[in-house]
This record gives sequence, C-alpha cells and structure tokens, in this order.
Amino acid sequence: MNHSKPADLGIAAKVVANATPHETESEVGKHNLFSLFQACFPVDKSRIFLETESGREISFAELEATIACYVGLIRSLQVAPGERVAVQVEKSAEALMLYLACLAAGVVYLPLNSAYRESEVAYFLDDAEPRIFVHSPRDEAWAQPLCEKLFIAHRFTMNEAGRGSWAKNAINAAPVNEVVSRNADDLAAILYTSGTTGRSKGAMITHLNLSSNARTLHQYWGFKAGDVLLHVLPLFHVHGLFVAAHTALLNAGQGGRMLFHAKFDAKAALASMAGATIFMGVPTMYTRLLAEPGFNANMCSKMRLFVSGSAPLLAETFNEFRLRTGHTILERYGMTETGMITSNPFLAERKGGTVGLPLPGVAVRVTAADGENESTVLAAGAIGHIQVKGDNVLLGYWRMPEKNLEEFTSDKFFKTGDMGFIDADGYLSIVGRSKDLVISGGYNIYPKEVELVIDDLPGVAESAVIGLPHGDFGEAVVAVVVKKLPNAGIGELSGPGLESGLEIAIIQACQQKLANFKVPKKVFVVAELPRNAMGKVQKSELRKRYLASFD
Ligand code: MLC
Ligand code: AMP
Repeated sequence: MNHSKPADLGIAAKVVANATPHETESEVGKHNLFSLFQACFPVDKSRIFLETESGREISFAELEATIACYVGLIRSLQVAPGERVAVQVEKSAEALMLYLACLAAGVVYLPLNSAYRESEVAYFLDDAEPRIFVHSPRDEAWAQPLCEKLFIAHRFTMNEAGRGSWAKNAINAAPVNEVVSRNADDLAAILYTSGTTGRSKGAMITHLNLSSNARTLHQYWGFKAGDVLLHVLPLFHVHGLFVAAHTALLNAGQGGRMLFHAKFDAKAALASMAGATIFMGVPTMYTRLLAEPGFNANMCSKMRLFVSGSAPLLAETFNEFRLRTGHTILERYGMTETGMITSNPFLAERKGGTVGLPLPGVAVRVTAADGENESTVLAAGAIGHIQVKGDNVLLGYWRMPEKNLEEFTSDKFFKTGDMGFIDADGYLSIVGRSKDLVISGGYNIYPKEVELVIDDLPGVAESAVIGLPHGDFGEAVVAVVVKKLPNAGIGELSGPGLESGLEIAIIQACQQKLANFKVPKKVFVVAELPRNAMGKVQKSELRKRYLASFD
C-alpha cells in the first residue's frame, strides 16, 4: 500500500482546478442524488419500475426495500461516506440497486467494466483503495488474493442473476432507509478513463455533476408520462449508468419505467421495441439493428426517441435509419469527465453529422490551441480544440493534482481532447481528436496501454497501435509491430506464415492482460515504423496504409 497517497477525499478535493463553491447555506447537505431520484418515485410503490428480459418485474417497493438492505450492509461494515466501493459485476437489476445504495449511503461508487482483466483491476483497486470490492464469482481465484494483498477489507460476489454473497449478507443486514446528506461537491463516483501515457485516471464525479446533467437531459429530451426506456447498454460506463438509468429514474414519477436487457442483442432489442418509447445506444447498436432484415417502422410504432452517442454516428447510418424507420436519430456528445456536453434538439432540427447544441447550463467553446492560445475562441466554422465548463464537469482527477492543472485551462475550461467546429447555427461537429484514442463499439482504447503490453514481449522491438475503420465497431484496434531480430526486414506479413508465431504471442499476451475490446483484431509485422523528422511515429501514415483492412 502506498502511504504517500493523500488519505482522504478532502485533500483530493482541495487540489482540483475547478472547485467552486456551488451551494447556498440552505442547500448544504441536500445534494444526495439518490434523494433527487427518490423524490420522483410514485406514491403507489406497487408500480413497476424495471422489467427484465425474462419478465421479472421490480416494483418501487422492492427497489426501495432492497436498497435499504444494501445500505444497511454498507453501514454494518462501517464503511463511511466518502470511502470507495468498487464493483465489477455483470449487468443485473441488483447491480443497479447496488449503485443506488452506494449513492444513498454516501459512499463513492467505482464501477469497473466486467471485461477488465486481473492486472487492469489491480491498478484501479490499488489506486482507489476501496473498502469493499464486489466482483463476479467467476473471478474468485484472483480477486481473493488481490484483495488480501491490497488490504481491501470486504469482498463479496454478485453473479449475472444478482445472486451471491452480497445479496445473502444484505438480507441479514438491518435495513437503513436514511439517505446520507451530501454536498454538491461530494463525490458520487470515480470512473477510470485511460490516459495517453497508458496510466488510467480516476475521474471524480460529484453529486452535482450527475444531478445537473440528469435533470438537463430529462427535460431537453422531452421525457413524458409513461415513457418506457429500452435499456441495453452496459451499466459500468457513463452512457448506460448515468445517461440512460438516471433519466429513467427521474421519469419514475410520470409512470416511467425500464425494459432492462442484460446485454445488447439486436434481435432481442427488436422484440422489446414494440413495448418501448425511448432507446439509447452506441452507433454499433444502430448498425446492428439495421442489419436485421425485418427492422422497419412498424416494429417501432410506439418509439418516440432514438439517442446515439459515445462514438461518431456515420451519415449513412443516420440516413438509412431515417429511411427504414421514419425516425431521426438524436445524436449527442459527452465524456466520462463531463457527462453530456451537447445534444441535437428534441424538437428543433437534428442535423446529421453534428452532435448538436451546447446543453443548457453547459458552456462549450472551440479554441485555437492547447498551451499559450488555449483560451482564444475561434470564429464559427473554424476547427479547433473543444473545451467545456459547467456543473457537469468533473471535480478533478483522483490523486493526480498535476492532471488537474494540465486538463483545465487557466480560466477553468476542461480540455476534452476532441477537435471540432461550431457552425453558424451553433451546432458542434466533431472532426477528430488531439488525443491518441481509438473508439471501438463505444469503448475507448488508449493505444499506449496496448503498446506497453506488446512492447513488453521478448520478440518485439516496438509497436504502434492504431484504429482503423470497421463496419461493425466503427473503429477496430490494429497493432503494427517491428520484430526484435536484426533480420526482421521482411516486409509486411499477416495471417499464417513466417510471422504468425509472433502474432499469436501478441494476441495471447493482450488477451491475458487487457479487456477483450482492447485486443488487436489484426497484427501487421513490418520492418520499420514510419517516422517524421522529429523521430515521432507517424500513425496517420499507418492508418492510410492499412485503411481498407476490414473492407
Ligand atoms: C465486444 N468486442 C469488441 C467490442 N465489444 N471489440 C471491439 N470493440 C467493442 N466495443 C469483442 C468481443 O469481446 C468479441 O471478441 C468480439 O469483439 C465480438 O463480440 P460481440 O459478441 O460481437 O460483441 P458484443 O458482446 O455484442 O458487444 C458489442 C457491443 C458492446 C457494441 C454491444 O461493445 C457494447 O455494449 N458497447 C457499448 C459500450 C458503451 O457503453 N460505451 C459507452 C462509454 S461512455 P472475442 O475475441 O471474444 O471473440 C462514453 C461517454 C459517452 O463513451 O459519450 O457516452
Ligand atoms: P469516454 O472517455 O469513454 O467517456 O469517451 C468520451 C469520448 O467519446 C469523447 O471525448 C469523444 O471523443 C467520444 N464521443 C462521445 N460521443 C460522441 C459522438 N456523438 N460523436 C463522436 N465522438 C463522441
């Protein structure tokens, strides 16, 4: 355990670049996001909030009773508000209730993608120092020694049906209905995002960040009485957990509910669509829906809104969707660090190829450059760096004061790392990224993280990981690798052949150490990597060279 880390949240919070006093005296302690949701729950608690694919129905009464037991368990373990609870489980109603219980108990929720491998999880747990780790029973063999090594006090399991030692212990805990008071800038969650250096950063997300964004989206997207959200996204990232679940929770008072699918499956989603009014997905989900021959306007006759985000939506998907269904997909733009930033309007024109207008209360600007001119705002139409400011923007990075300085401008705008322009009507378009990032099926992959794993292999001199256009995932991860042997100059080979041993070793190492979506879908072995005059690897050159690899 690294004892040089700041010991408590207060210290971490004080070093942030954008900490502003958000509260009036009368508001102090009244910012727990769970209280906001609970205030929206209907008087008739027998009403159903969530229905799973198998037809299991969860009423508000069950939701509240389960959450009370979970809060009771957290309290009985003497985990104090502000301490972290890390959760790496498959999606289930119980996983959602565990998140809500963490909010209610005032502890900081740390969701982890269920695809993360042991070494990835080890980093997050070591960095965040949670008091509780809830994991899949499948990972018992490594989770148990890891928790011991990191002195994580409490470890529980939860399987894809929501069962396991967490649920068993919670049943025996004395239920606690009290919601812990929280201030606007108290942490609700820490979400790790990878970094360009390969080291992940914990984005500290406050109760105010989440409540302000949720309220805005609920209103901006015109949620109304009786809306049914078809929830197919994972529960461990912003899109599924905050955007989708939060807006549905805020709609609970108006008879809103969710159809909850454990995973996205195009056929299953279509089967449920007849009973739904709102769908949120990443572009891959839309291309997969369109790939279903029977998908047409009749199948979504009750649908009012299709939202897309997390990755660029291709013009052809936007257009074909409109032709096939009569619905214009509403594209919005956001980040883990900021929640949602812009959105196409619900009522006014939804412009394809743009991510819409700044959301109410969110300031967005496009500036000349990072560094000296980082606050020089560009005219409409000019491409530059996208920056954002508002109650939605993270408090700072967990125990990384240097990142807080780097990632915010001197006038407290957050640098998104995305490049774009704002048109004369105020709509933002994203045209690229200044950060070296691949987005595959809505998941972010930082090439550096994959390169570090590949470069560690004995047969590898160096590697460059890039994203290439991919029909299903939008972009796919590809590794271009130089062999260590002096006689490696044998041109480009892939597939079975001379280099296949190295390729297999690379794929295996990545599978062992990285989540499956980060594993390269192709490996090219080359004599050398193209470099510019400064010696920097020219990834744009590699992207051009291998552009059509997935055609
Ligand atoms: C799965 N695979 C992926 C992948 N998902 N590879 C690359 N990119 C992905 N996104 C791997 C699988 O492990 C498998 O590999 C192979 O690809 C085929 O898998 P599949 O069965 O076709 O994939 P599936 O399980 O159906 O998953 C696809 C998906 C999923 C699109 C449903 O990736 C998904 O749910 N994406 C949503 C991500 C998301 O929620 N992003 C929001 C982040 S928040 P193998 O080797 O095992 O065969 C954010 C902010 C914002 O970005 O603005 O919202
Ligand atoms: P994450 O760190 O996973 O939250 O991913 C955030 C990144 O996803 C942003 O910085 C963008 O690069 C990208 N992103 C999100 N929404 C969109 C969108 N609608 N179009 C293009 N890129 C998007």
